[in-house]
Amino acid sequence: MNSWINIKDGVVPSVCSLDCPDQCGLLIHKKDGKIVKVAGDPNHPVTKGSICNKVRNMAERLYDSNRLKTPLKRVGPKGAAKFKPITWDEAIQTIVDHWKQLISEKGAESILPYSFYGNMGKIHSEGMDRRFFNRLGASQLEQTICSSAGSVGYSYTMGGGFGTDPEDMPETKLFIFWGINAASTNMHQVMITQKARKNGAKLVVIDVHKNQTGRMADWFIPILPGTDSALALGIMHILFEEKMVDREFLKEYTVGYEELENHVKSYDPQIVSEITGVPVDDIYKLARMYGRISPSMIRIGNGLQHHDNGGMIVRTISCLPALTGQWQLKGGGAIKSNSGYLAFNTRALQRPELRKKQDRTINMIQLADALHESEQPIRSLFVYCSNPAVVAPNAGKVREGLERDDLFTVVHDLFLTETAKYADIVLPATSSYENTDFYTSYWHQYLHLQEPVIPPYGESKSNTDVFRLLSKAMGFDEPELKDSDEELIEQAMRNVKNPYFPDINLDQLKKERFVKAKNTDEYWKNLNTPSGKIELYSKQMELAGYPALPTHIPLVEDNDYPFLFVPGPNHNFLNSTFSNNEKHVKLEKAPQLFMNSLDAERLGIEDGSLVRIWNERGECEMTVSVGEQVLPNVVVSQGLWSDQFGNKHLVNALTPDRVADMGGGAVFFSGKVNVEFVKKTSPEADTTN
Ligand SMILES: Nc1nc2c(c(=O)[nH]1)N[C@H]1C(S)=C(S)[C@@H](COP(=O)(O)OP(=O)(O)OC[C@H]3O[C@@H](n4cnc5c(=O)[nH]c(N)nc54)[C@H](O)[C@@H]3O)O[C@H]1N2
Ligand SMILES: Nc1nc2c(c(=O)[nH]1)N[C@H]1C(S)=C(S)[C@@H](COP(=O)(O)OP(=O)(O)OC[C@H]3O[C@@H](n4cnc5c(=O)[nH]c(N)nc54)[C@H](O)[C@@H]3O)O[C@H]1N2
Ligand code: SF4
Ligand SMILES: [Mo]
Repeated sequence: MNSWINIKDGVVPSVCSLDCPDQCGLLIHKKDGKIVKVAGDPNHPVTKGSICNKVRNMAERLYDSNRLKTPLKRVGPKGAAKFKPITWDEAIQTIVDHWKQLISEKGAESILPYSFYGNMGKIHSEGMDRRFFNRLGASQLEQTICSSAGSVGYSYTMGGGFGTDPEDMPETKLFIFWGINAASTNMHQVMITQKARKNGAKLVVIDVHKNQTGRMADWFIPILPGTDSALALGIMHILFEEKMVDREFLKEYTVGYEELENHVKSYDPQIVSEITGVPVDDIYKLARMYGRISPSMIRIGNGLQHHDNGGMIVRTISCLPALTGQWQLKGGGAIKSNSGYLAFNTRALQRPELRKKQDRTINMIQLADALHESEQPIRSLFVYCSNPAVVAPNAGKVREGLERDDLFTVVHDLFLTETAKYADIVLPATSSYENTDFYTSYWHQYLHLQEPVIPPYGESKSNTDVFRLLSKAMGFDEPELKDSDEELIEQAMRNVKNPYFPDINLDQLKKERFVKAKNTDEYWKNLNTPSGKIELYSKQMELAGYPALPTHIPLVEDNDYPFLFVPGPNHNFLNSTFSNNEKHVKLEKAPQLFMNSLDAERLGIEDGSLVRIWNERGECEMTVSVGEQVLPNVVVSQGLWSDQFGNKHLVNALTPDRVADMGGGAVFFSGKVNVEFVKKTSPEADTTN
């Protein structure tokens, strides 16, 4: 490997490891062997040297005095955050002793790994860990919390994570940001769009919240949560009715357009307006814009699909570009995720064959239930790259589960997260800047290599090192559990059965640092759907018990409370990451609840006052921001706040842990709540955003 670690002063290349579509190329400035500045790499073809504020402050996070330096052992009650430092030997031995006993008494399925993408590096987030837990025979985690409903929905239409190349988007003339807060969550999408707007392109934003993204649009369309499929079907209705469809494209490259044409007759704009809250005239205006402006590109966000009907919503919207033949045009089409182009050899990386039998699977969004399950209880939880006490739905119940005395919890993280506070053993993790790994973006089409820039902080260890240590201590002898980081990367990039995966080996990647997927221009002519075409009518869906044609399905009735509650992420945190960093918290000021003025007036709630938000699952407190940023009967918050103000800001105490229509996905935004006035807050409480 290149020895950036040994460079004391200078600038070395890197890549952002956070769960963010942009996956920026970085340049790390070092002084006296330490990182003093994190900047964008101007040579990166997509991110071009600009990065977000979060990562510009990364050096502070890396050297934060609260970073974990040694393993810890709990010495107080669970949740009280009382620990004492121990050695790695003691930590590993304690874990292994516990697990050996559990395996002999209860079976390995009593152990549950819980992880997500706190680090997007492949070998650390889904490499050696998978090998280890496969060999152990632990319960398997279905990783559904982020985008699985939408991904499945999109795949029914398009056969996988294949969409428009951001590098073609300078050609785009109409951008529709649909359920994405791109100004915060995909900043380079915004930069590309702003540049195209200088050449006359238009930006339409469809969202339930007029946030920073909506405010920059040429046209903001407010919509009621969970109704977007109806709007898309209304647009289709008008496109067919007013002959704005590309019949030649439909005939050649899609399945079922005649059935679709017939089907969307029932989505009369009047009916659609009643469902969505979008005025009839606006539905016509939008459909005509979409029918007449080319190339057009729909950026399908994640917000849309955190609903009971989220899979179907994305499935439906993803049919739109085919109607006007957008896929043929450079800069036309849609993108939900582009991860399909860089799909690598996961089998070689994860070694599913190390698992002797099909062990039970647990959906990660149902952790609350899983921790309360009595028939075959989970007796040990190993958490890494995730902070479920804050990010999981029904988080109050998750925390109750974490308090169980008979649950042995290990948390591997860089910080003492809210989840770690409940752990029996805490292990200090290296940051990605201390690791070797490869990264594949799910928005642009580049694969990146990360090589260590600085040595491990304190006694911290990387995920791969921890799982190698655990394997050894368990007495597992398989050579796969001893492979080095470089070997893991090489195996993942070899024998890849994906025509778009770049022809590259590790040595070349070390020189080039990033490389693009290949020949992706005409992917839409040969899709991974059963027909190979764009499936407007999907037999596959019919067999799986869904309507074969895109359909509006209303949200599940959550409870009798009056407000739909949409608690999204915010600008200065990344999920719960950075919520423990003073600078980022200051930038966000305080958690706010956006409420329509009609609702506020009715309830006698003044702008800026403190409100209580509650339902049968839990409660929360926030400062209210009254205005027209949300429609009546909808309330929105931003940010997954840490417990530093007590746990009164735990939005996930309120969110449902039902499973979405597809992919076992999360329905964070389909919960209902009530809101009441608590007290007036001091005048300095700032509620602007
Ligand atoms: N700064 C920052 N960047 C991030 C993250 C972060 O926490 N902070 N998180 C990262 C991760 S893991 C992800 S998955 C992405 C998520 O980023 P996005 O894809 O932007 O998803 P969200 O922010 O969850 O929601 C996007 C928008 O959907 C809206 N929305 C909610 N329900 C509906 C609906 O029914 N219809 C419509 N039309 N809109 C709706 C919300 O108001 C919100 O503005 O961002 C990544 N990037
Ligand atoms: N209410 C509500 N809840 C949500 C969402 C929402 O929009 N609203 N969004 C959901 C979505 S889309 C997502 S993706 C999830 C995200 O939820 P999580 O995946 O839990 O994301 P983070 O909160 O960022 O926590 C990641 C943790 O990983 C740690 N970490 C980073 N790198 C490493 C490493 O190399 N090794 C180890 N061991 N640890 C590391 C970080 O320090 C951090 O504590 O949250 C979901 N929860
Ligand atoms: S969080 Fe996203 S925008 Fe910020 S540096 Fe990382 S990849 Fe780039
Ligand atoms: Mo996510």
